[in-house]
Order: sequence, then structure tokens, then C-alpha cells
Amino acid sequence: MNTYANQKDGIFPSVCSLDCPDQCGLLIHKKDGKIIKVEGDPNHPVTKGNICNKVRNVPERLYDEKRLQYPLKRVGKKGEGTFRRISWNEAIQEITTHWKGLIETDGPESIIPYSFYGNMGNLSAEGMDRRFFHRLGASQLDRTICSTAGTMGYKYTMGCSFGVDPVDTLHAKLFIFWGINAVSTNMHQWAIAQKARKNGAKIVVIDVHKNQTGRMADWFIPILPGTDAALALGMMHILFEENLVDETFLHEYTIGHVELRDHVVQYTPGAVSKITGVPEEDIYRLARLYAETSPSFIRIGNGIQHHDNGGMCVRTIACLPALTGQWLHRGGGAIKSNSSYLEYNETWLQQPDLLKNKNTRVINMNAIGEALLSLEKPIKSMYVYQSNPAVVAPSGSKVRQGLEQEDLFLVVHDLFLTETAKYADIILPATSSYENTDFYCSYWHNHIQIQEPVIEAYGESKPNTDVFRLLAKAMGFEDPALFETDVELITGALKNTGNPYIEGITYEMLAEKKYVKANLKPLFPGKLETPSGKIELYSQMMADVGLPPLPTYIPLCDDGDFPLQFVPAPNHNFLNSTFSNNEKHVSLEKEPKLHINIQDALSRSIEDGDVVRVWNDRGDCKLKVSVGENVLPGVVATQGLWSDRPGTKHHLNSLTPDRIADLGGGATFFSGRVDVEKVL
Ligand SMILES: Nc1nc2c(c(=O)[nH]1)N[C@H]1C(S)=C(S)[C@@H](COP(=O)(O)OP(=O)(O)OC[C@H]3O[C@@H](n4cnc5c(=O)[nH]c(N)nc54)[C@H](O)[C@@H]3O)O[C@H]1N2
Ligand SMILES: Nc1nc2c(c(=O)[nH]1)N[C@H]1C(S)=C(S)[C@@H](COP(=O)(O)OP(=O)(O)OC[C@H]3O[C@@H](n4cnc5c(=O)[nH]c(N)nc54)[C@H](O)[C@@H]3O)O[C@H]1N2
Ligand code: SF4
Ligand SMILES: [Mo]
Repeated sequence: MNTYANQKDGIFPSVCSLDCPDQCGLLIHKKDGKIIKVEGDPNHPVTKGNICNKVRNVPERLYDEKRLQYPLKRVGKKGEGTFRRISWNEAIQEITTHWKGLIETDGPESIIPYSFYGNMGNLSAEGMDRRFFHRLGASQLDRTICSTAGTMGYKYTMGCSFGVDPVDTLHAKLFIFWGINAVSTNMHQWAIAQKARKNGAKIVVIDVHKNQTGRMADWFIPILPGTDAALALGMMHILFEENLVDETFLHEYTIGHVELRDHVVQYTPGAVSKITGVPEEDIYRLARLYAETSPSFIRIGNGIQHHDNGGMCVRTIACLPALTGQWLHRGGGAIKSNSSYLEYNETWLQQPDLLKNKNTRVINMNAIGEALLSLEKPIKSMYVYQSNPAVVAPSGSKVRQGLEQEDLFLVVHDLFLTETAKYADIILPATSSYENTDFYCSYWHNHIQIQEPVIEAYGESKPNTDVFRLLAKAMGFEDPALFETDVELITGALKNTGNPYIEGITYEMLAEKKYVKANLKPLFPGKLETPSGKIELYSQMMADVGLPPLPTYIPLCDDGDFPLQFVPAPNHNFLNSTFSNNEKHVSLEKEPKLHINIQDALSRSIEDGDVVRVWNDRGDCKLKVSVGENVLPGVVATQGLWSDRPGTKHHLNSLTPDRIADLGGGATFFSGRVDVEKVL
């Protein structure tokens, strides 16, 4: 183990812990024991020294005077935010005494963890925490808020989350960024595309909002929200009709191409144009460009799968590269996520066998508000870490109402007094990832990376793993699995993985090299992890569970009688709600804007810069509008998950639906409808 944390001055290796595909290698500059500068590590094989503004500013976040230093106990009303300092001993006693009582009276399922990937470290996000809550017998949380709908959709087509090696995409001649704001959310993929552009590659962006990414495209295609599957099916219609498909590839590596050919006859460019808002001639142009350019690469984003039909939409788009045989060309194909290449021994790390009751209930995190308010056997205690549900979770008014209940014993472990922490009974201070030991698996660039502490713990803060060890001890649990060290956890997670891509990668190797790449090989020729081993254009597995076996356009659900589709996506300078409490990042973003089409503005007498009320039956917000052509008529879009600031009404998720998507229990943030009116 390297001991960077003890050294007062110097430059030390690190990795970005944020929930971002790029997972950059970092160099941390220290003076007098403090981080004074963060820069990209030029030796990182993919990110090569370039990092985003967010993380360049990270010292401001680490040494922010608002950062939590010691445990707190609520003294005021729930949500009011008044607390008094307590010791760790007292905090752990309070929590475990309460939990022991609840287990006695209501059973362990009355307790639930709530977490996500505020820190992508595997030990922090899905390691010791899982072991502890399994042993406790707590209700299980289905962690579906981000990408599970698309992951399932991609899986039905391609078997698992395997895509192109992104470094190979430098060879691509056509990039389609489909429902991804890559300039902000996958900057190194964008940088590769820019480099390829110098060699003649073209960049197409398909999005409902002409934002920072769309503005930089060679061709921006605006589309109506939730209709992308129809566009992809229209492209397939043209590819088959004009004999632009790769018959050899289809025969060799796919099943269902005969059925698909018949099926897509109905998706005529005329019909598809009416559904998507994309002109017929553009559908022809796109299909022909796609067929005639090789290698072509599709970066499938998260935006298209945060919809009622998001899983099927990703499944459908994932079929496209097979039609033109792109997987055989270096850099051709698609990436939705590459997470399967780095699958480590999750069962060993999480020890699901510690959970005795195999029928323990599972609660979908996208419906946490509803669950807190209306379960027959109520949730009596929630332990939140690595997430800020009061801001990020859908149907946020319900979430906050749930958190406010006097009889919910809420514990929050975070670096800051987040909107969620304001409702807590006990708040525990968390270390930042730079203070921890952990290992990281990028879901884009196929490198496993290590973090060893580069600074001492801030104040009395503790990493997640340590807190769960303390809780386990105070609960009286004796299972050795709950007390293994971080190094033991990393070592074990990399053993017996059954995954040939990472075979031979060890903790020692990571400690020495910092970045180790999966042993990649091209997907084709080869066998996929689908039942047939091939790309499944027709999926019997889907038919078996009552889903359409062929890619299909399914309209969004009825979301009430509101005229505008509402798309609240992430922004450039925050990472979900992280950094939204930081003055510098807020000043870079200024304020959330609602983009509205000129036609919709005119018909409501709204002018650029006006403040509008945005509402539906779930909630309301007040936002400044930007009038123009960045969105199609009938659509409004905004960016960023904003924190509560005095005098503002920016809780965008108070407006979003908590319906569950078609696949994987996914979220439907972008399938809501709203109305807007000028605030006089
Ligand atoms: N700067 C920054 N980077 C981030 C994040 C952040 O908050 N800020 N968040 C991180 C996380 S957790 C994730 S999951 C990723 C998400 O990053 P992305 O994969 O980029 O996904 P989103 O930003 O959710 O949405 C991408 C785009 O989809 C568009 N969109 C919405 N609905 C539709 C639709 O129906 N069709 C089409 N074609 N487009 C649609 C939105 O307008 C948006 O521009 O980014 C990660 N990186
Ligand atoms: N409207 C709308 N809502 C969305 C989205 C959207 O596009 N639009 N995107 C959704 C998506 S894709 C995602 S992934 C979710 C993300 O939602 P969250 O996972 O809640 O992400 P953050 O808001 O970044 O909150 C992470 C929290 O973890 C804390 N944290 C960081 N490191 C640690 C640690 O080591 N230990 C502990 N205990 N805490 C730590 C941070 O301080 C921060 O408060 O939001 C979803 N919500
Ligand atoms: S947030 Fe993403 S782009 Fe920025 S430093 Fe971290 S991994 Fe790199
Ligand atoms: Mo996400």
C-alpha cells in the first residue's frame, strides 16, 4: 500500500470518482498536506491529461467551509436543518439502538438503504454496504435510477454491456451521438470524434435539445422526445428496401433478420416522419449516410432511455450496426456501456448469502417517494449514502413528503448537508474519494484503476466502508466478512471472476501500474452472451416475457392533459446534484433556463428572458425562459439538478413522473408533460 496521505508535499496519482464514463486519471498536487491543484494524468492511456472543469475545481469542494466535519443530531423540525454536534460513538449508538428496536417490533425489512454512485468506487458504492445490509436483512433497493432500462434493452440485442473499444473509434468515419450530450457527459469520446473529424469523419447528433453538443455537430437532427425507436425503424425500412444491408453479416452473426425485414415494412419514412418530427428527406439522408459510411459508430446515450419506452428504444438502436455489418470494421459498431468487460467477482464482494430471508422485499428506487408514503408495511428507517434523493429522485414532491414524516428515522452519510440531509435524524460526515482506498471500473474505456488515499480524512469524516464496519460491530454481528480490510476486499473482488477479460489482474498490479486495461478482443468473429450466441434482432426471450420480440416503436404513456413535453437533463458544470451547492459552479451555470420554441412562446405571449411558472399535477417550478429554436414546438428542455437556494423554485424533479420504464425498472425522467405561463 502506498502512503501518499502521510506525505505533506508532492504529486500523487488518483482517479476521478464521479459517475462519469470517462473516469479520468488524475495527478493531485499537495502542499503542506492539502490539495492545491488537480490536473489530468498525461500518462493515462485514454484520458491523456485532459479533465473537465468540474474536477479541476475540486479543491474548492474538498475545502469548502460547508463541508461536514463531525456527526450531527437533529434538534429542530424535520427539513428545517438545525442540528447539534455529537460524537461518532453517540451517532453509532443512536442508529444501532434504533435499528435493534425496529428489528424487534417491525422486522428488519422496515429498514432500507438508499444509495447510488456519488462515488463510483466499488467498495464504497457496492461493497461493504451490501454485505452489511444483507446481514441486517434490510429491504433491498433496486438501483434503477440511471441506466437499467437501456442496459436491459441492449442486453436483449447484444447479450451484455459489450461495445466497441472507444480508442478504436478514432478510425470511424461517421459518429452518431444519439441522445447523449457528449460535450458535457463523455468529453473524451467527443475529443476522439473531433480528432477523427480532422481525417474526414462526420458527426451527427440526434437530440431533442440543440445544446452544447448539438451546436457542434456537422448535422444536428432534432427529434420529438421518446420517438427515437421509430426513427431507427424507419432507417431499417430504407436499408432493407434499398438493399443497403450486409447480407453476409446478417446470416453469419444475427438471428431474426428475415422477420425484421417483414416487420419494418410498416415503418415507412412518411409514417416515421409524423411520429418523430424528422422530415422524410432527412430520414432517407440519414439511412443512406449510415449505410454508405464505414466504419460508423453510434454512441447510445442515457437520454433516450429515461423514457416510458426507453428499454425498447435502446434495443432498437442497438440493432442498427448489425444491419450494415459495422461490428467487423475497426471502430465501427456502438457503445451503450462497456461495463461487462470489467465485471469482477461481485458475488464475493457483496455476499448475498448473508441475507437469510430470500423473500426479502425489493423496492425500486424510482418509486421511493411512493414507497415512503404508502407501503402497507411501512419503511421506518432509511440510510442514505452517495445520493441526494430530495433533489435527484423523480416525483420529488412525494419524496420530500416521505422524508418529512416524523416516524421515519433517517440517517444520511454525505460530505455536505444536502437537501436530503436536512430531513435527517442523524448525519454522518463522509470522506471524499481522495481520502479512501478503492478500485474503479470505467463503464466506457475498459480500464480498472486504483485509488489510494492521497490526503488525510477531513475533520472526523469516515469512508463508507469504515462506517459499515462500525455499524456491524455495534449491531453485534460477528461475521468476518463484515470486518475485512479494503485491500482484502479489492484482492478478493478480483479473484475467481470467471471473466476472461480481466483474468490475471490483481490488487498488486493495480497498486503498481494504477491503470490496467481489460484483455480486449473484437466481438466478432465470436459468440455473444445471448441465448443464440448471435445478435438477436428477434428475441425469443422477450417474447417469453410478453414483450414484442422484434424492435418496435411504442408511444409514451399518457401523462395527463398538459401541452408540452418536459426534458430536464443534466448540465455541464454539475455532476447530477454534486457541485450544485458550490458558488463557483453555480456562477458558471448562472441559473436553470427553460428552452421553449418560438411558436409556443408566441402563443403564450412569452418573451425571451421572462420568468415562467412550469407546472403539472405533481409540482411547479419558476424558471427563466430562453425562446428560440433549440427545441421543437411542443417540447421544453432545461439542464441541471439545482439545489434549493433562497428565493428560487428550482426543484425540477418535482415535475417528473415516477412511472417505471418498459424494461429494467428504469426511470422516466423525460416522459413527463407540463404547462407554462408567464409570471406577471
Ligand atoms: N457534466 C456532467 N456530466 C455527467 C453528468 C452530469 O450531471 N453532468 N451525469 C453523469 C451521469 S450519472 C450520466 S447517467 C450521464 C448522462 O449523460 P448522457 O448519456 O449524455 O444522458 P443525458 O444527459 O441524460 O441525456 C442526453 C441527451 O438526451 C437528450 N434527450 C432526452 N430525451 C431524448 C429523446 O427522447 N431522444 C433523443 N434523441 N434525445 C433525448 C437530452 O436533451 C440530452 O441532451 O452523464 C454523466 N456525466
Ligand atoms: N431530472 C433529472 N433527474 C435525474 C437525472 C436527470 O437526467 N434528470 N439523472 C438521474 C441519474 S442518471 C442519476 S445517476 C441520478 C444521480 O443521483 P445521485 O446519485 O443522487 O447523484 P448526486 O446528486 O451527484 O449525489 C451524490 C451524493 O453522494 C455524495 N457522495 C460522494 N461521494 C461519497 C462517498 O464516498 N460516500 C458518501 N456517503 N457520500 C458520497 C455527494 O456528496 C452527493 O451528495 O440522478 C438522476 N436524476
Ligand atoms: S467528471 Fe468525468 S470528465 Fe471530469 S474529471 Fe471526472 S471522469 Fe474526467
Ligand atoms: Mo446516471
